[in-house]
Amino acid sequence: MTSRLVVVSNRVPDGHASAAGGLAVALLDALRDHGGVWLGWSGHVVDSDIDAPRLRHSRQANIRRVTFDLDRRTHDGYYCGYSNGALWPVLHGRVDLARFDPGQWEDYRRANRWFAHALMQMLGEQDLVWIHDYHLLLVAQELRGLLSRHRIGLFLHTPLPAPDALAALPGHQRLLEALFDFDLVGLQTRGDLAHLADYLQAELGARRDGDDAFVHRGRRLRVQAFPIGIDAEAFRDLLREREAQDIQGLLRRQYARRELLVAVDRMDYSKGIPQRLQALRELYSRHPEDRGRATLIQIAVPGREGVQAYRELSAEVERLSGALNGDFGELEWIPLRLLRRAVSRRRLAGLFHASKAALVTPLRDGMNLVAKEYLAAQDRQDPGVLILSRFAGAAEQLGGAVLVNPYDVEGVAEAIHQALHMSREQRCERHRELIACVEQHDARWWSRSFVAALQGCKPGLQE
Ligand code: GDG
Repeated sequence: MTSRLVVVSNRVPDGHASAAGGLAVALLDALRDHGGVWLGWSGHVVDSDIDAPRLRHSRQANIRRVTFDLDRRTHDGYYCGYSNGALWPVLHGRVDLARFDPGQWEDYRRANRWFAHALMQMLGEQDLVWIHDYHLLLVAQELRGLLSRHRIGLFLHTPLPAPDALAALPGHQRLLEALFDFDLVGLQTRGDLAHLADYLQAELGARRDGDDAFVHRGRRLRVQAFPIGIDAEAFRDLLREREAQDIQGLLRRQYARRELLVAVDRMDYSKGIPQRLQALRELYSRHPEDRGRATLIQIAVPGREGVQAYRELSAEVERLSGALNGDFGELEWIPLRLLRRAVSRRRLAGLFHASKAALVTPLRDGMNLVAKEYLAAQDRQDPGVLILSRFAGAAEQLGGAVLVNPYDVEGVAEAIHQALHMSREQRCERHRELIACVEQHDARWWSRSFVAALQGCKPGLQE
């Protein structure tokens, strides 16, 4: 009997291709393949308190979407507070930016309970439950409390820091012990896996059981790395669409005698945008010959503006970009074009294709799909250069990129200079190796590997 796949994530995207966010892009690919259900928050917040959320059902092709609203209190405490104000910075090694408010733990737990109750209303006996990301770490525990014996997997899209950094989170044990109610936990990289293994043994006293499992309080948990991929073919196909061709042609004409650099991120402190702008400033200071030659188009999609650190970052990026253009710009040339909004995926593909190099320089990133999309959008006969942070999960797979330390502004400036002057032969050679990896470990490979591993787990097994 085939099992249905039930995917659960904080947000369910509205299905428009222009929706930004790595999770949305990768999972729509996976679900289109498997068919199934996607459960999550609708994105709407209501002012009056909710006791039990009302589920709304809709269908798009072979994907059923089930969504519910959050009330203001839960949204602020669970989403802005515990998830994005405490967990996200800790997971990205930014304990300095974390805000710990004891009341928010209860909001987080309540939201996770809502997800579990909603699931129990719709799950069939054989269904596979695939939970996503740091917002929902307690869902398996809540489901087990409701006597669920389903196979439940978690994929964490963020990095997982070393045990010491994780232990800075107040109440970390009660949060991470709840992982043992999952059957499988998937992480992005082998580095993350090593951190989790160290944490489980050192902080929880869990016992290793074979190569990829741990036992704690009578429950067995499998942990494995599944580096997330993209649908490379579909991304490349976007280049054939009118919108992609138009923007590509326009940029080629506008920049006929210059080069384009591209960077695309959510406006998030993990993405290293201020450091990148400083590196650009450094480039123009060290290499005056590159002035007038290369312009960076930086797309920074705003979000999470209910969290103070994000409002501060946005102001800083604006200040740095104004100063860069003011200090180095000419009448006929500006060093930087900053767009604080999303653009369509087709235009993104066209922009990648027209760019001589991509600056993917996060301070820390679970994977970073932009790096892979940039490679997919290149002309194989004349590809651009990927400049990639060694602290992006993608660096574990894409070691053939120009790897940089994003904190080292001089090093990044030199890497950009190197990319601008790299021979076509060298660019082709690097690209050949990188694109082979992106194509082999694509979105389908990722979801199939995860689902196969989950199917292989014995559900609800007690020792
Ligand atoms: C999390 C983890 C992990 C961006 N701007 C626009 C746009 N995007 C799309 C990109 C890409 C996605 O959003 C961003 O994905 P990333 O992987 O770069 O980063 P996060 O959003 O932080 O995602 C990350 C990922 O989950 C998956 O596991 O790799 O480490 O943090 O697909 O193309 N799309 C459109 N317009 C934009 O302006 N249409």
